[in-house]
Amino acid sequence: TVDPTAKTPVTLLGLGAMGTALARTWLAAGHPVTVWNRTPSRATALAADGASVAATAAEAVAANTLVVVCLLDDASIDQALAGTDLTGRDLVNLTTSTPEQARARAAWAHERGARYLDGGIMAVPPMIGVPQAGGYVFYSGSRELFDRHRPTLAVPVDTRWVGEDPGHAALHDVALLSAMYGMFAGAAHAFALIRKEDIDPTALAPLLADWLTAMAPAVHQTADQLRTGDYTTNVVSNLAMQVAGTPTFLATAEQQGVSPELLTPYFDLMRRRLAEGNGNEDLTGVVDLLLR
Ligand code: FVH
Repeated sequence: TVDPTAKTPVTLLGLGAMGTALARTWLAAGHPVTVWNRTPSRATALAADGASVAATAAEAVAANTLVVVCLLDDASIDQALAGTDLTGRDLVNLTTSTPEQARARAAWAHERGARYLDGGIMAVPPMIGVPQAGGYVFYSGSRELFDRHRPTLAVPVDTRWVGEDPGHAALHDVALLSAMYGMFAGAAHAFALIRKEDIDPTALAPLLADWLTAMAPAVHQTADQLRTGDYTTNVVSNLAMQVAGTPTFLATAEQQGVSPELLTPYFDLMRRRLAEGNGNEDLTGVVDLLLR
């Protein structure tokens, strides 16, 4: 007889900061967990918490159908799983990858008789097992596999399905993180501007956070314009006005002794779009200029 309350056993390969956090939450929720790590000492604390520690990756893979991989990068998966029999396994890869790597990894897994799901983690280790922290994982690949394992995968952190293309979880992951780096770049420039003044950075920080939060919904308008193809602005901040303002930003940087190198690439694109006769648009046209 099958116990309907039994928790799905999980094999986890990789006990770095993220893998360890994942393992802890599955163990705490009552899932039997088998772990393997290249450096065995990283498994010691988890063994004390009830994890079974496999001596080899092959042994760990053989232990359970659901095999979650959370290693440093795509190359480490080849090194960890070389020669391992994956027949009949449900491989869930949470290692950060490019979309092409994820698609190749899906084909690689299928050739070895495994089902495949790719994941892009939108969380840092302290957010794992803390639902209110707002983290989640993008998943793409086999929908059937996602549905089957979703209750288990959702234990450490929420899940978001983004399609059958195994590359799309990685693509969403990298897209969001790229936008995050743009935000960090802007914040770095802002802090640099005040750095030599008698302004407390901790006083600027809440102002920055509020302003970035207020501006963030503009992405919905960008998306709507990309969908319709009509980039004409319906607000008062058209491209011509914004380009006219760029010398003020560059002069302020100069006066504050700050390199404009984080701003100028974006300003150059704005100017190019204006030079093409699009002064009545929002900033959406910059997206098209980026496409090679
Ligand atoms: N930590 C974070 O903030 C981010 C949040 C978003 C998602 N990333 C990605 O998660 C993957 C794992 O990240 P991590 O934080 O666990 O990384 P590390 O703590 O550096 O642990 C790396 C593990 O990978 C093992 N490893 C490295 N190379 C190999 C190899 N050639 N063969 C087998 N295993 C390998 C390493 O083993 P060891 O050094 O302990 O022996 C760790 O278990 C990653 O894709 C992030 O981008 C995390």
